[in-house]
Amino acid sequence: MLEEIGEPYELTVMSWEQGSGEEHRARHPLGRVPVVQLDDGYVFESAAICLHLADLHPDASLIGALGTHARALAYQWSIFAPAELEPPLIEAAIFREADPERAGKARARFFEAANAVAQSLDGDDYLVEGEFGVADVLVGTALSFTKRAKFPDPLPQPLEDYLTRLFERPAYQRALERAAAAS
Ligand SMILES: N[C@@H](CCC(=O)N[C@@H](CS)C(=O)NCC(=O)O)C(=O)O
Repeated sequence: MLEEIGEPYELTVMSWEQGSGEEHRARHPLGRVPVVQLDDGYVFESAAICLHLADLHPDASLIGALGTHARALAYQWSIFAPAELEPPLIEAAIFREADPERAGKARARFFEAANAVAQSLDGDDYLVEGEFGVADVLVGTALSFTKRAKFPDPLPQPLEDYLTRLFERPAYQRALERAAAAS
């Protein structure tokens, strides 16, 4: 999101020990990442962070104007990612070996949600009015967990193409390089 915006930022990668330490608990009550530090304080939860960053940088055109349908769709998909895509994905990854039946049911729930994304794309490059925006950052990140978690089944082809499109974005490539350099 920050690379798409193009403003300078600092990236801090934390060890598990740092994440569970008192100092980080003051930033995030559960000791999780990401947390963003802004001039007026800290914000956590990926969707909240990304939506707020989109608001702070209107010139980047990553969210529709307040009160428009485009903005409602940005909220819809930005929240769909952590609410509907990520929970079954995480469940499927956690239970893959310990409880394959439970993992299989979770994968089925994930694919139902993923198919809703594919249907909504309906041949467009990106989710909201065909233009890249904050919703693509969040939905794309959730879908990309299937690759990291070595999901046994491929995504529907329109979503494989969508992910390729997102991975090829120069901002995404720069973000990967920044993350690798900071780790
Ligand atoms: N709903 C949160 C999830 C955050 C989350 O689970 N982060 C993981 C890393 S991806 C984490 O901090 N794990 C360390 C921990 O739970 O202690 C968000 O989207 O920001």
